[in-house]
Amino acid sequence: MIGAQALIGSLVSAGVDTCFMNPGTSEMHFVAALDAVPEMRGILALFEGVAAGAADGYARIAGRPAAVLLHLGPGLANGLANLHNARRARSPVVAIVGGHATGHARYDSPLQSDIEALARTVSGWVRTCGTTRDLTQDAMRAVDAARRGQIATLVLPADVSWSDGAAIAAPRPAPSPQPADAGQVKVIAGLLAPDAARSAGLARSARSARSEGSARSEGSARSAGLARSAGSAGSAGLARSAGSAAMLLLGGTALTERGLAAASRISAATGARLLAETFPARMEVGAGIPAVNRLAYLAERAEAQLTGLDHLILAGAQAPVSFFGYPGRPSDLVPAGCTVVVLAEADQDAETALEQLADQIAAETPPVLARAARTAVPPGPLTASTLASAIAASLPEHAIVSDEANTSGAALPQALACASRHTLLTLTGGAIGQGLPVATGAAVAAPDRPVLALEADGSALYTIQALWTQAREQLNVTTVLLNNAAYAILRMELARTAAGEAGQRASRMLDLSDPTPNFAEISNGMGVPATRVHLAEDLDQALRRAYAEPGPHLIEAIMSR
Ligand SMILES: Cc1ncc(C[n+]2csc(CCOP(=O)(O)OP(=O)(O)O)c2C)c(N)n1
Ligand SMILES: [Mg+2]
Repeated sequence: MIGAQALIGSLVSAGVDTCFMNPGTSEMHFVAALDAVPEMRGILALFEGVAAGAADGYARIAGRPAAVLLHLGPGLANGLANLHNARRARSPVVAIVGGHATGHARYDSPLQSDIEALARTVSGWVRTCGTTRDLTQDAMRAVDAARRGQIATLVLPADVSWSDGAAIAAPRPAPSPQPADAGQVKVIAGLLAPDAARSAGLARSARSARSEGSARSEGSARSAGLARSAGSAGSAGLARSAGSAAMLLLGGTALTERGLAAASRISAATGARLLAETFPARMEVGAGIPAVNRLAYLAERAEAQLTGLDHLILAGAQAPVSFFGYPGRPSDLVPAGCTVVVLAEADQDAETALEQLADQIAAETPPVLARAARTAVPPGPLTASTLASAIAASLPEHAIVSDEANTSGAALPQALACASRHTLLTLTGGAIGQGLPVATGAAVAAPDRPVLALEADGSALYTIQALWTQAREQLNVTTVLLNNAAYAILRMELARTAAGEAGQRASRMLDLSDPTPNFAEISNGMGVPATRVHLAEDLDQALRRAYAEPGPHLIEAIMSR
């Protein structure tokens, strides 16, 4: 069998049966083999950033990797920003990058470049396949690496792809989630509720549990090392004194329904505050789920959320840092004197660790679930507030929401907390142009769920070609395109960075008018039927119509200025 055909067959047998792609000459045998292995669904994207972001969205919803097929170094480079976001989301992605035939590379023809160097900027695993015989084993290693929550890049020289001598490889078992350190669960039980922990037969000092744990494994040594104190309290300060304030910062798998329910029980039983990371890869939200605020994007607001804390407990989240450095402002947002303790690292099973903790210290306490609030849509021009009401009021059950609404979305978190239950996907790595591709991939992974993309105008224009793929594949995506004719957030950042007043020339760099893009026309031109609305009540009606009809739709929401 030729390499390309065995590769695709092996990927399918390992459960990787969707490939978002933008191919070129070096990938022609891969493309041709799609007819020999019809179990692989090939999905064409018209820009590599769309393919990469779609693979990310697919992985966040399916919980398993898709493949992306990219054309040499330049194709990979076009996909890097969304691969960066995927890396930050810890999404499993198998990136296959075609390369020149091995004998051709030394002639330095125009598309020759250092593919591995580019790949390493985002990938946890990189390999250039040397021979057709090894190709499918290398592919299984790539799938294995991706399933650990990273991007695995396999560079595939054209001759390895076209030569004979490959065989379908047997799939490997999927790795189980990495457990958190049981010693840390006990430490934190003792910290949050010393009495409950003791009566549960855990009468061991926090300190000895911790040092035992750290002797056991590399993972626990790592977490023990992360118990740090900004003051001088040190590890001896881990027993929580009466009246001290503790918070659980939730990220990664802590943001599932189970994780959030366990966190809510812990909070209700101990008074510990709850907060979620600023940009979760995936978070369950809405009626029936505990409502948990997210750490603010703006550092000064985040500082206010964290103020007065004595203990910060990380469950699948990183310690809070400012998104950017600002003149005279701190980067580390942990309040002075606050101890940071790790319940579960970002790559560990935070969901189970929270349940174990809840069972130890909140056995009798139920979670506090958000109750559905039927919101009326206040009629009138579209502001952040009326927009949020219209989105929340019309949201169908079990929707997937891809949120790249940026400044127009300021009022969404509050409105959506009591809306129909949904899965929220956010801009994990700050590289804009993610929302439409992620929505596209999510809709491929869950064809039976409505997908809503809330997309700011400036961000949309990085990867607007995603609309064409949605039309081609007839995906159930409704996009609300938020047209404020500006890079509005950068106007605010100009002031916050103390860069000075925007003069006329600077203002032009942050302004999207003159001409203002017409997104309804762009969308219709890409094959996605579009309407334009100026009023909240019209948005509400347009959304309900779009959800009721299969296939993609776009609603251009002209924001009031
Ligand atoms: C790949 C990438 N390029 C540039 C930026 C810098 N950037 C951050 S926000 C922004 C403008 C966002 O404008 P828009 O999406 O319209 O949202 P608004 O601020 O208007 O709500 C830009 C250019 C970025 N974050 N990522
Ligand atoms: Mg804008």
